Amino acid sequence: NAELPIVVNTWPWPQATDAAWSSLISSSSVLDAVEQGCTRCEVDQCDGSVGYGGSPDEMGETTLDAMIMDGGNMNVGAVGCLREVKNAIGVARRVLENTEHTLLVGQLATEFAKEMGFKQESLTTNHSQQMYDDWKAKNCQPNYRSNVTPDPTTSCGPYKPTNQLNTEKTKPRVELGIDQSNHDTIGMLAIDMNGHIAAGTSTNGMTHKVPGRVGDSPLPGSGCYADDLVGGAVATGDGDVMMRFLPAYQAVESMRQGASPTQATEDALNRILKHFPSFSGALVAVTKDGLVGAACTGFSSFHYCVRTKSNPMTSVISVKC
Ligand code: SD4
Repeated sequence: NAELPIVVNTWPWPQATDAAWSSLISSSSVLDAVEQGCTRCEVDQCDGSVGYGGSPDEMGETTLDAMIMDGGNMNVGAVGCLREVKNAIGVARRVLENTEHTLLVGQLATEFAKEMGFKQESLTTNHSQQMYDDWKAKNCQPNYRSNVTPDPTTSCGPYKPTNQLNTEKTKPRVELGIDQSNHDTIGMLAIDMNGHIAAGTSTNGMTHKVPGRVGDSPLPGSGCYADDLVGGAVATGDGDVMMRFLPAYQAVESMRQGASPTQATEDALNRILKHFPSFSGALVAVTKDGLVGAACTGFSSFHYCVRTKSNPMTSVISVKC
């Protein structure tokens, strides 16, 4: 049932939905709501896949991707591969508010964040260090370099990053361990009483990624998209594949043509599945009037959260994939 205002987010993280909802009700700013909601997950390290201390890369470092988009004026602020700053969505908001740019990356995004008053600190925790050490001890080969075939018969020596050329992409991506337990991005949509919409994402990306890797989450139209004239969409899943199809943009454009949110998200995933049948991902879309739909593939199920006035609590909706 369509209703405004509304807050929606990927995965069963009602604490993030509630943080966004309180902010929306008190400030009536959809950008504040999305920033507060995603920040809540960064602080809580939702499922270990948002915020600091998760998804260490091949060198053991956690880096963050985040984006925030204003569907009224189509302004976007984003950070990719952000190092040593915990509040990635906060930095993305500053990119939106304080620059003419859209996306800042890596160490230089950290320098910008420091100028904006954010603290520089390590994103490594005992947990992420342990993940990295366990992986190094068990794996002879890096995960995301596709011409490297792990040899299960050899004992793993000290880990060394490879500089071999990446000439083919043959490994089924599902073998890379992308599943709902270890790769969850928060994607959030907030719409106020007047139909003004904002979208945002925050994630620490893929575990054991090649250092420097940026996923779909900070890319407009890929991780999320919002347009007050239509609605918005957010994505989670295998970002290296998803970013090639701009699925959030695709879903919004299908809704512009009259598709329901459910049809629009299914269609956007089907376009990817044609090329990558074992791909894992999910999309949630909302029309400007507050009608919600979702689709998923590759996970056994997918959950998302919805908060409106008619429900005293955030609802967690389950979708079978
Ligand atoms: C990424 N899309 O960096 C993110 C990861 C994710 O559910 O969403 N997992 O590729």
